[in-house]
Amino acid sequence: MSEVVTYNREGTVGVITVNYPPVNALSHAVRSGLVAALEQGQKDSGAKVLLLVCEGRTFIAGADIREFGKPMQSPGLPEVMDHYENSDKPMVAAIHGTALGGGLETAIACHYRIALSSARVGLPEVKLGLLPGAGGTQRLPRLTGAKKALEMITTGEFVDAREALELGIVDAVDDGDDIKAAGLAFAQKIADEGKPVRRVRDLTEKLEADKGSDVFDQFRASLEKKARGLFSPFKCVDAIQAAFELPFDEGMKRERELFTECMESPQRAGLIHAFFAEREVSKVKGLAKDTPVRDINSVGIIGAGTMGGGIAMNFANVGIPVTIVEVKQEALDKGLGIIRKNYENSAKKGRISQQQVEERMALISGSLTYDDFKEVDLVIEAVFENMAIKKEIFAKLDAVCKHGAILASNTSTLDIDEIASATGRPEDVVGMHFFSPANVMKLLENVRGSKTSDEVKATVMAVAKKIKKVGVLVGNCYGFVGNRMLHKRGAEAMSLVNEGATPQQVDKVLTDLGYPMGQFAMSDLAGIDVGYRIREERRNAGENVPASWVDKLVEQNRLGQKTMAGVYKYEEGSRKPIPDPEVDAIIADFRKEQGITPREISDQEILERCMFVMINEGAKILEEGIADRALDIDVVWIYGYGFPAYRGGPMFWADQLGLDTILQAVEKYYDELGGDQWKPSALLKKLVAEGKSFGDL
Ligand code: T1G
Repeated sequence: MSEVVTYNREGTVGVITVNYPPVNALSHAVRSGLVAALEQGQKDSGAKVLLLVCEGRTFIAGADIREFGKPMQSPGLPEVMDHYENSDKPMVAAIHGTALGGGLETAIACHYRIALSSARVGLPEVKLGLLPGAGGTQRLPRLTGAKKALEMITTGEFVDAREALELGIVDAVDDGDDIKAAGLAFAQKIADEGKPVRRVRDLTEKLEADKGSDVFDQFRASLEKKARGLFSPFKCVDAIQAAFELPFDEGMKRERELFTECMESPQRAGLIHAFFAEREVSKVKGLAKDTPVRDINSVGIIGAGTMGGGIAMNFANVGIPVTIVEVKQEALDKGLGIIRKNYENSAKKGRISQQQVEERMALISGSLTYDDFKEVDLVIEAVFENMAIKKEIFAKLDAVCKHGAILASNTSTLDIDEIASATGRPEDVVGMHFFSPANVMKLLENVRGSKTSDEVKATVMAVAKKIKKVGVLVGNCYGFVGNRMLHKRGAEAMSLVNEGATPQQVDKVLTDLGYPMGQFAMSDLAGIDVGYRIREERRNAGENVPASWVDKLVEQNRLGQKTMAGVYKYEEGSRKPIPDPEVDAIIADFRKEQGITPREISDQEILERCMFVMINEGAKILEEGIADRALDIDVVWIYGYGFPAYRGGPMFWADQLGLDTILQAVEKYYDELGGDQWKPSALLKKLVAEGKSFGDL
């Protein structure tokens, strides 16, 4: 008998139990164990009905993703499903936690299903660049009809137990928390009532209803925008449509063909890398698992501006009271007003209830004095980027805050050690860099100073999980990981326009790669005056920062979307960037002033200069230990800067392209353009010499 799947009988119920932590994934051992246990149940004359249940925190959460890309060992998943569906004894599945992917496919290959009310079910394969490959695209529509099956499978979103009951995915919901007891009682009832086997493959009523409908083409059309650049969502629609056009076994064959196409697509590798990277970043090198974590039950925020307000919402959303301190009442009222408006917008969209709006607003209070920070566990400073002002604030916090409070800065570029030097407790100072809009963007770039204690590092990583962010811990340098690489890309994008490209040509190369928006459209969203102020601050500090045509735009009050004109112009009520001949003229004048004769620039050169300069910088960041692993950089870029997850992140993408190709181009641009940004990273050269990749680090 397998270790991970056992069989025993309770009364007239044969019980098949899976116990394979952490999430009972359908590894080869579990698949073989499921078949062996079923055979035992079939032979057990005392068993009138069979029950499938799982130990641990969840029902089967899918195929074992770690086995992907390796040769599939028999029995394969579809085979296991066939065995369960063809059982001649009623087969019941009892669901707790999550029944996902192959897990839900196993449950709907059974004849009856019960779930705890806290359970959720879903087919999230599309998030891994795949589609349900064990009958999900053929059996689910037989239960739910076309529309819901298309929604669930092309989005990968989970549905809760109550909705699953309404949809006919499960037959019963139990409000208790003991799935084994609920499962046994439900199975016994099936036996007592002499319920027959009921194979989903034979259900056709929901198929009839949607046969020949244009719902499939409608979905394909809606995916054009929502799933831009993605491969598998469209294959999902093809597979589900097959269920309405082909008999079950042929539909299964079609599903398998489409599944194989997705498995072979590079997007699968990118998305699975992103899946595991998102989980690996929480395991910080050199930080012991049992490092003590401080309790964070109250938070203070300095600044009620866009960032301060968004940050406050994250804590109120998880029930942690927040005090926001501002210098003036009017700024405070404005900030709190924007927070309430954001919540009310979410309520209008049905994402939260009006009661939740009030509950969360009740957790956010405003103040004009630092005295209200005396007892808070964590303070996050979110004022504009000025070192002198930040040091003044941290000196005041040092004087007011209790011992053990964590003092954090939301700075996006400035030196954490210098900010910490304004206090007598640098070990309690850390960077917590949120991304705008802070209540939406998933990334939290936590920045360790040279004196930040392990306890504080562990605590801010735990805070990230608590407020449902993806936390990445990085080292302290100008711009940390994300902005340091972004600034290199930005500078190259500027140079490319100086030399002859247009802003829209550069942006199109980046959006074609899969970014939601290009360099210049992004700067218009953030406001091009932000970069201008930083450049002016550096110029005032005596740094030689070259002139740029963007400065001329700012001086003409073209600040971006907020003034309806920046690098692009914008129409009332639209965020769509429209190329503006006025800007082309400003750029042409700037080139003349600088004595530059513009030249034709290819999209390939734009791609290489914008992306390879980032990857070269990423390699330097790894060299310096600012990031521990290449996957840390990938997660920063996927969750903070919109790098397409289906390419796995910039460093994973570089490995896919081949580091030798990247190095060759970097060396070429170093020869042609010069500049530190193109000086080949020693690590990049070393990896190429050793035939290794960033993934090997
Ligand atoms: N395979 C292997 N490992 C998995 C796994 C899986 N399916 N799911 C989770 N893990 C590991 C994860 O890496 C982590 O490991 C630990 O479990 C806890 O996960 C044919 C082809 C279930 C909702 O896409 O969404 O079925 O870091 O930190 O926040 O149609 O994990 O501790 O070493 O995420 O409580 C479809 C993926 C597969 C579900 C739990 N299934 N998993 O979330 O914990 S494709 C999925 C999740 C498929 C068939 C196809 C979540 C979760 P470690 P965690 P969590």
